[in-house]
This record gives sequence, C-alpha cells and structure tokens, in this order.
Amino acid sequence: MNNVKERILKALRDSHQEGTGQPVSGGELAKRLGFSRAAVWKHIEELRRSGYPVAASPRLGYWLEAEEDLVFPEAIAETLSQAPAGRGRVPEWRIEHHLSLPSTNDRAMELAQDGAPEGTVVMAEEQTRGRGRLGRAWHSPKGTGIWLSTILRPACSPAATAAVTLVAAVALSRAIEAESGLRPGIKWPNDLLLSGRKVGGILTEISAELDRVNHLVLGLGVNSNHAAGDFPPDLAGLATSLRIELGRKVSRTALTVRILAEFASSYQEFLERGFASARAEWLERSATLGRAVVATGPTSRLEGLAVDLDPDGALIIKTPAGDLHRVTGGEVTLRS
Ligand code: BT5
Repeated sequence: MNNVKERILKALRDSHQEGTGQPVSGGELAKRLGFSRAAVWKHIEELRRSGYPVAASPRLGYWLEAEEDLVFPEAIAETLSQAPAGRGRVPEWRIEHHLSLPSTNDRAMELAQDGAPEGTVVMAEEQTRGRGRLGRAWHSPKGTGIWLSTILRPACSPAATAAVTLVAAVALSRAIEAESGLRPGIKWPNDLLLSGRKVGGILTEISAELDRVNHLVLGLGVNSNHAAGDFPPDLAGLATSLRIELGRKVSRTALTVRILAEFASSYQEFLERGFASARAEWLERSATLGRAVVATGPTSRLEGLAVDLDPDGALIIKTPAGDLHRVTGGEVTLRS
C-alpha cells in the first residue's frame, strides 16, 4: 500500500482509538496530509475499492466501520517496535499486507528466494489457494482469520527445523491465551484445538541443502472471527474460531501483534538454548499426551498411547505391547 493511503488509514484509526468515534472531516484530513480535499476524496475512493470499509457523510466526514475486522500493518509494526517481547532475534518485522493472495506461504517463499531478510512477514485478508500440509487445502476466507507467513533464516540443520513448528505452536497458543483468555491445546505437531476442534494450524516449509537451511517459511493460520455458518460443510464439525468460542469478535491487529511478539521471544530462546524450554511448555499445553492416538505415515500405521515428546520434538507412542516408538512425521489422530 502506498504511503498516502497508510497515512489516511492511520488518521482514521487514531480517531477511532481515541474513543471519540468521531469522523474526521475531509478538511481536517486535507490539512493533516497537506493535500486538497479532492485528492483526499480520490485516495479514500481507492481505499474503498481495495476493500477498506471507509464510511463517508458529506456533513460529518470519514470514519472506519468494523475496526476490529481490519488489519493495520503499520499499527502492527509500530506496536512491535515498542514491545520489549517483540525485540527478539528478529530485530525488525517488515510487514507486507495484501487484500488477497493465493497463499502467503507461496509469496513468502518467493520473497525469501529473492533474498528478503529474516522477519519479513506476508499477510493476506484472504487466500484463494491457502494450503495445509501434504497438499491439503486451508480455508481462508476474507477478513475472518489471520493468514500470515514469516521468513526465517535459522543457522541450523534441516532436521532441527521440525522443532520450529513446535516452538511456533507454543507461541501461538500463548498469544491466543493472552488475547482471549482461551487456552488452545496443541495437537502434535501443528494443530491448535479449542473444544476439540481446530482453531489454528501451522505450515512450515524449508529450502535447504543437505546440511544447511537456506530459509524457512513459517505459515500460521488462526480462525479468529468466523461465525458458525462461515465454515463449509466439510469443516463444520472439525473447525472452530475464537469468535465462536468467546461469543465476540477479536481484534485481528492486536492478535497479530501478540503472535509476532510471542514468536520473536520463543524463537530467540530456541536459537540460544535449543528446544528444551519450549518443550516444557509444549508438554503443559499439549492436547496429545496421555491420549490414545493413531499415527499414520505413507506406509505405516501405529496405534498406542502418546506418552512423551523427545528432546528433538518427536512424539513418543507406547503400543499396547509396551514398545516405545518415535514419530517424526505423518498424521496423528486423537481417538475418543
Ligand atoms: C495445517 O495443515 O493445519 C496448516 C495450515 C496452515 C495455514 C496457513 S495460513 C497462512 C499460510 N499460507 C498457507 O497457504 N498456509 C499457511 P494440515 O494439518 O494439513 O490441516 C489441513 C486440514 O485442516 C484440512 O484438510 C481440513 O480438514 C482442515 N482445515 C482446512 N481449513 C481449516 C480452517 N480454516 N480451520 C480449521 N481446519 C481447517
């Protein structure tokens, strides 16, 4: 988005946040930005065409409708630069915000290939081809969730990056709890569950050589503001949103700030001390341990009890015969 539009959005948002709920008059905007009223009008029209709900009244001026449904990239960057927890290894988040993309992971992968730095974040209001693992689809309709991917460049082996998904799951669960009071359980390796239904998922993709990671793209999806009827029939019994669980909408901007801040500090700790500290919290937040599970791989099927998470992040399953197995990939289903 260009600078002028960001400044107009900021002026509208500031007036909203001051709690006055007052529209900003065209004259006032023109004065603040140093433009003519006609130029302000033109930019507002463009904002509206790109999907921003700017309301206008000839007598009152302009204001934003449904503020909690909008993500403000500049507000996210500004708040993060002030939050101590946001100053982890990632010195500066650089946020690229789109109204629509096929997949934020695809865009982040392209940017990473072109040399974009660690901390580059791609967000989209909607994804038209959002992806889960193993070629599965991720339902990402407009304005109802957080669809975000970030580029990381950890100096570690490809094998060690599996733990980044688990570190991110802990950070995501923590951020959701801080923002909503709800405490999602983590289902190994990448699902976040509330009331037994999926509220978020993580897709980690890497570009690597045999012993060295070039870059990693961490994709996070959180269903924040879906109403019950917003899920397609095939997800109706499987998925939930923070709004459904809480009975009110959440601010996607505030939640995004929390997610990035929590992740920055967890990631720094992971780089300095390895997976140990996240592991302890993963165990506390786990929705998998102590449950009867079925682990399926391309050619294998294992039933048993999930009993532990090993120091590398592999799930330990105990079969009815008492054997312990390490599971490092594939699918794990909870049995009721
Ligand atoms: C995941 O895959 O859970 C990873 C999801 C990652 C999504 C983010 S959004 C930003 C970034 N850009 C992308 O393109 N992707 C990432 P997996 O464990 O394979 O789960 C996929 C399964 O979850 C699907 O087969 C559905 O059953 C279910 N599902 C799809 N959309 C869902 C949604 N919005 N909420 C809950 N469940 C969903």
